[in-house]
Amino acid sequence: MPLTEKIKKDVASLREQINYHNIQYYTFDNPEIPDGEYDKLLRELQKYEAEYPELISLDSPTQRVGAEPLKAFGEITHAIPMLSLGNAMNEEELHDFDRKIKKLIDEDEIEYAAEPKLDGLAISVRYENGILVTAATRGDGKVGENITQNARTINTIPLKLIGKNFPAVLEVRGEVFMPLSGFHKLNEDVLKNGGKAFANPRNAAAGSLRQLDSRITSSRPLEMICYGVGVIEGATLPDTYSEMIDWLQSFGLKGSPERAVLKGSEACVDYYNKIAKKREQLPYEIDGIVYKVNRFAQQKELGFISRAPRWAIAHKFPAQEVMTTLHAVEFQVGRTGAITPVARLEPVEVGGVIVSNATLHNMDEIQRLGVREGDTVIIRRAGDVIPQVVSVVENLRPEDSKKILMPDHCPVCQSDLIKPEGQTVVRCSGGLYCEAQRKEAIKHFASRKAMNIDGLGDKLVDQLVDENLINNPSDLYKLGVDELSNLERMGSKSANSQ
Ligand code: D41
Repeated sequence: MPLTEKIKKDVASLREQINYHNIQYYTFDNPEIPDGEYDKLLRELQKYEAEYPELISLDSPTQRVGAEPLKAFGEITHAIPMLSLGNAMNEEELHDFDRKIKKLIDEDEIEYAAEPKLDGLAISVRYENGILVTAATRGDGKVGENITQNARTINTIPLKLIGKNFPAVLEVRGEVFMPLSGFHKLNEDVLKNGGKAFANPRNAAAGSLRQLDSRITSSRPLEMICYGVGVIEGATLPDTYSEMIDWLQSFGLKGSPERAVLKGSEACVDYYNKIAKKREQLPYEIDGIVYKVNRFAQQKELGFISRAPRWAIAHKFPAQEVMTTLHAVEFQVGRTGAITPVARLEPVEVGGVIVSNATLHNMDEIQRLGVREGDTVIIRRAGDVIPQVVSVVENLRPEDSKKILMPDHCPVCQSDLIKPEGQTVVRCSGGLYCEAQRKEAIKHFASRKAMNIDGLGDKLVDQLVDENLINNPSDLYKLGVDELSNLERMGSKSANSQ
């Protein structure tokens, strides 16, 4: 069939519909039609494009699959430099920031736009007449790499803006990141194929965006959230940052779903604490909060120092991953006799608390990590999860590092250890003969979800067993006031073994 005006019109209409539904689905998490209906539209467009390849254009929603690999990335000069962000490491520094701003612009209270600081890579995307034409990494802020082909594969970056009121030229800036669910799945796939897992979502996002083969980028679950603009022609910006993000959203671009407008730095601290609490539930990694003076007129008055705006600051969360020394590995015996290697660490602050022990789970994990006593290790503590050893910094290994060996016998009762075929867990065969298993059994019996014995915490159980006053749960009922009052007071709170 010859290419008719009717077909051209159909194709344009299909593209417009698909583009619109893409944005509703990916950017606004609010699909208006069932997946099946969407697939129908996409298949219809694909059929037309297969029959009339001359109709294929770079902004067609079928073109997100990636293109032929590049030999190298070109360079793109940012007409307006991409700035960096200053940091506040604690509340005091945030209040200092607020105080300085109030003084500089002589106001009593400043309105701030706040949003989580995504842990990804900054990029700039340029639209001309609503069509994506180029995308560049931040680079050194002045010149970045041309990653246009890769950006085209990211679902939250529209190939074509929606609506009619977008500016003739629009450069948007934002963070490209990999949501946690996609990151975990990607690592599973990488490991299955014998590859090396990405250490964190940021590295995975960087590795995916820097692919010369955009077909690989296309298979990676990247997203972009916008937080700024560069060149704009043919429109005037709204008066505030928060309105600007709404404005960008009306073109199909994505702003942070968590963003808020706050008055004064006390409200900023409340917001910081609120998001910190929510941090583990968010579907992506964040490393702090960014606050920006909301009114552009005030931003202009404040200006820049070197390459960072005076009107914005990042309030960092305590690091969740830090480096420390692993001094020794000890083996703990659990309630069911399971032997767990525990790393004794040089104490460090991680995720806001001092940590001196981390679990190593089992011998397989020790082998997987390749860890030795004396190594420098990276440990991670996220939320209320027990600290984990993430990796070994191999080039910092001391000459006298020591291989970690499984003990021959139970470290507590010297009974034989057993490892059933096909299982990773090694167990003490001593049962309740083993003092460690005995103590853990009694602790379990007294715990909140079992007998809920008030005041009988871990330390007290240890003491009662050590002094031979009890040997099993039923002995608890034979204890009298005399035995208990003779004990040295140790406090009754159960002490966590961390
Ligand atoms: O979420 C982020 N990583 C983020 C980064 C954000 N929400 N806002 C940002 N705002 C800026 C300014 C104030 C300069 C427009 C930023 C960054 N910059 C930024 N990211 C990397 C360098 C600078």
